[in-house]
Parts: sequence; C-alpha cells; structure tokens
Amino acid sequence: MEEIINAIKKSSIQIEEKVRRSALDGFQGNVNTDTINSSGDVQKKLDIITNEIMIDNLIKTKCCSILLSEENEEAIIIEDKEFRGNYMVAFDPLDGSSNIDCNVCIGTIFSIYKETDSKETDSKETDSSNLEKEILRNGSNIICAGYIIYGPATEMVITIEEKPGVQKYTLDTDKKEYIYTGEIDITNKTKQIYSINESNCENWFQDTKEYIDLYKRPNTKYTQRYIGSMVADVHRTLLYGGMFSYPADTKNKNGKLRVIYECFPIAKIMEKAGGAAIIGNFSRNRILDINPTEIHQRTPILIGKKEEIIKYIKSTRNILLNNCYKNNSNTNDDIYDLYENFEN
Ligand code: FBP
Repeated sequence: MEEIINAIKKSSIQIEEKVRRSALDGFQGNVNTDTINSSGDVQKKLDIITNEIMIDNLIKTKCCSILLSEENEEAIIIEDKEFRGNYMVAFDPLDGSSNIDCNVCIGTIFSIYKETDSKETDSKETDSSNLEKEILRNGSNIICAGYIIYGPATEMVITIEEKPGVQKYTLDTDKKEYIYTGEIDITNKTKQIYSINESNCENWFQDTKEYIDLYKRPNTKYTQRYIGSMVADVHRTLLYGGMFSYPADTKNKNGKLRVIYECFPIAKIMEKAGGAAIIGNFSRNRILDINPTEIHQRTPILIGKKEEIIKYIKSTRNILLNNCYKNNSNTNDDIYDLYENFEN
C-alpha cells in the first residue's frame, strides 16, 4: 500500500505542475465539445492528461490489479503478470474540473482496497463475476482514502484504516515533497457554514428544503459557502466546520456525485475525522454502507459535523411524522414505511 501511496503522491506532484502551468502550456479548455466521459461530463484536456498520469504511475508500482477511474467507462484490469499486484485503486484524477479555467481549487480523490482473495493473484483468471465482486464492494472495505487539493498550496489529506485519525501534508514545491502539517479533527471546528448549490432549490425535495431553511432563519449565524469543487468544499468543511451536501432533486434523481471514486473516499475521511456522512434524501444510512451495483453509480450525499447531520435527521423525522399524521399512517403505507426506515 505504501508503494501505491507513493505513486499517488508522485502523480499529484506532476498534476500540480500541469494545473499550475495549464494556461501557459495550452492545457485549458475542453478536448472537444463532443468528448464526454463515462459520467456524461464534457472532458477537459486536463482530465485526460491527469488520468494518464495516475494510471501510468499506478501500473508501474506492480501492486495494482484493478484501476477504476471516473474518466474510464470500464475498469482497467491489469492482466500482465509482471505488473499485476493485489490492490484495487479507485480515483477521480481531477475533481471539479469545470473550475480549471478560472483558477479555482480542484483536486484528486482516491481510495485503495485490498483484493478479497489475494493469495491466488498469480493464477487468477479475471472472470466477470469475480471481477464484479471485487469492484462493487461497499465503502467499509476501503483500507486507505485521501484527496489532494490543488489550491494556493497543494495539500494531501489521507486516512489509513489501521491508523487513527486523518493526516494533512503540504507540498513543498521547491523540494517536491510532502511535509506533515497536522491532524484533522472536525469535532473542534466551530465555523457555522452550510454548503450546497442553492440554484437547485426549486427542484429540491421537501426534506432538503426544510433542512436548509433552518440555516437561514433570522436568529441563526450561519453563512453559506459553495465553491463547486467537492474537494474544496469538503476541505473547508473539515478545517472550519459546518456541512456540505449534494442532494438528489427532481432533475437529478440520484444526486450528482459518484459513489465509488468520489463519495466513498470523502465519507471515509469525514468519519475518521470525527464527522458523519449519510445519504440524506429521507435516508439516514451511511454512505459507506452503500452496496454499489454499477461503477459510475451516483448518490445523494450529506456530510459534515455530527451536529449538522443530526439537525437534518431531526427535521426530516418531523416531516415524516407530520405526513404520517396528516395522511393517517394506516392508510398511507408508503409514508409510514419511509418513516419506519428512517427511524431505523
Ligand atoms: P466533475 O466530476 O465534473 O468534476 O463534477 C463534480 C463536481 O464538480 C464536484 O466536485 C462538485 O461538488 C459538483 O460537481 C458541483 O456541481 P454543480 O456545479 O452542479 O454545483
């Protein structure tokens, strides 16, 4: 795993340079307007370059068996025995890429899994059911998760399953090495910030509307911050406090952010930093408990300090209780079931 982390660090140092020099070296803009990635987004030149950097460095470690990238439709299976190892790495090489051309923070997100049956690595045939089992595991199987934020400084935030807490490293660009710059513990962060794309509010479901309204009542001291790069919004939440959400709505029924290579690693970090990460949208289930059925599956997400998530749970419980009461739960099984599930 250490070799994989080193490869990710090395990639991020190369990506940092590409990002910093993108206007000078002609890497800004889209590849062309017809090139979309597996998630349906228009691909930027830097999306492709950074994806190649990650794949190349990870394969060279000889430690990986499967690579999952936001930019690749299918999983990359390393068949060549000389290069094949027994770890799966899932990553979004450049998250928030719509912010590249205006010089706003963007990031790389990653997570590492150990193959379930690594003893047989040498002889293993990549039959499709075995492969699916390996790829579509829930977030509790992550053994290391992290992100790199390319901002005024480049920082790596990482958590390793067998070690407590979340660590932050800052890139010394002169020496091209990461220096440890502290633990991240969200529990003692007190800034009152809510972070959500409010331009979607007309399409929100009742739970999101009522919850976000709590932050805007006249007697509250909350302020809103929204960058539109998940890594940057999450980094601020971890370091200052508050919450971040990208919920489902009437237009995006499954939310926008991807389960495996965006939400799982971020949820892992948030929980290890003392916060919470749930689905929201009338579900209080943990993000890490989702059992994905597709590589590029999306999910609604609500993360942050536990106090903020409890606010959501209480306000949503009230909506469900009121609806049960109004509609007489005996004759409205759907709402009653929703309430029961939510309570559990
Ligand atoms: P990309 O995968 O295209 O980078 O999109 C992901 C993302 O940019 C997140 O980083 C961010 O939280 C979200 O989309 C912003 O979406 P919106 O512009 O709809 O608020």
